[in-house]
Amino acid sequence: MKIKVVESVMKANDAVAAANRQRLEAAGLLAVNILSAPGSGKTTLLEKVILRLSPKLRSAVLVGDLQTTRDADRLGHLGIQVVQINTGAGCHLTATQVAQGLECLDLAGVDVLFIENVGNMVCPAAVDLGEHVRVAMLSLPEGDDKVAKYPTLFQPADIILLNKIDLAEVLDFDPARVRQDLARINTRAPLLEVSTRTGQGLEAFCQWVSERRASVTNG
Ligand SMILES: Nc1nc2c(ncn2[C@@H]2O[C@H](COP(=O)(O)OP(=O)(O)OP(=O)(O)O)[C@@H](O)[C@H]2O)c(=O)[nH]1
Ligand SMILES: [Mg+2]
Repeated sequence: MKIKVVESVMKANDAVAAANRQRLEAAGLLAVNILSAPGSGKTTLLEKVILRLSPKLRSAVLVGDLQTTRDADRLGHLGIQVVQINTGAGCHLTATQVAQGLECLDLAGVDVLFIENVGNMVCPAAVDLGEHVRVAMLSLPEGDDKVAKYPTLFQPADIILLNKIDLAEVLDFDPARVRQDLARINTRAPLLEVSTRTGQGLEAFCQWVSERRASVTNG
């Protein structure tokens, strides 16, 4: 009997990711994978952006955390479908976990699927979930050296959000340094200065999401 060998864990993940992408496209959805360090503002961004996108674009969320349903509880108040995926000790979501999450969602009537990845600047970047676009977020308290130190997070991003820009006056953070570092690794992705607290930049981000969703449905 011929023994079948899965060549690598990543190859297996990529096959599931491709199936996820196909399934989402067939349902007319844009899938947005959001990656950043813990606490940089992913859930708060979703709380604000999903309301702004509604009712024109209807959202659902898959949210990854090691433990608890705290983020799903916050997002559930928006009256949308939310699935919390607990990874246990896992530092990132996998395509299989996303496939399982999709089983729990009614995709009819959903235009945008946001995937909030586990807060981590390294591991999630290496794993395709079947998303169409990637959002990399950096918040000011993390420091203006992080693009250079964690390039794998920012290099494949389709848009980069510089969050908590409302704290610029109290933090010694130089946005020009971030732009210089990005110019070396990713000139394709726009950089948006945002604040989920004041609302700065959120309209521009919503516009970007709307345009990307239109490009998926228009082929
Ligand atoms: N000042 C300020 N605080 C913010 C902003 N966005 C988020 N926060 C705060 O940052 C903290 C963390 O926000 P979350 O949205 O929970 O962060 P997260 O990235 O989802 O965190 P994890 O899910 O644990 O990775 C909260 O206290 C937010 O109120 C912002 O634009 N400005
Ligand atoms: Mg969160």
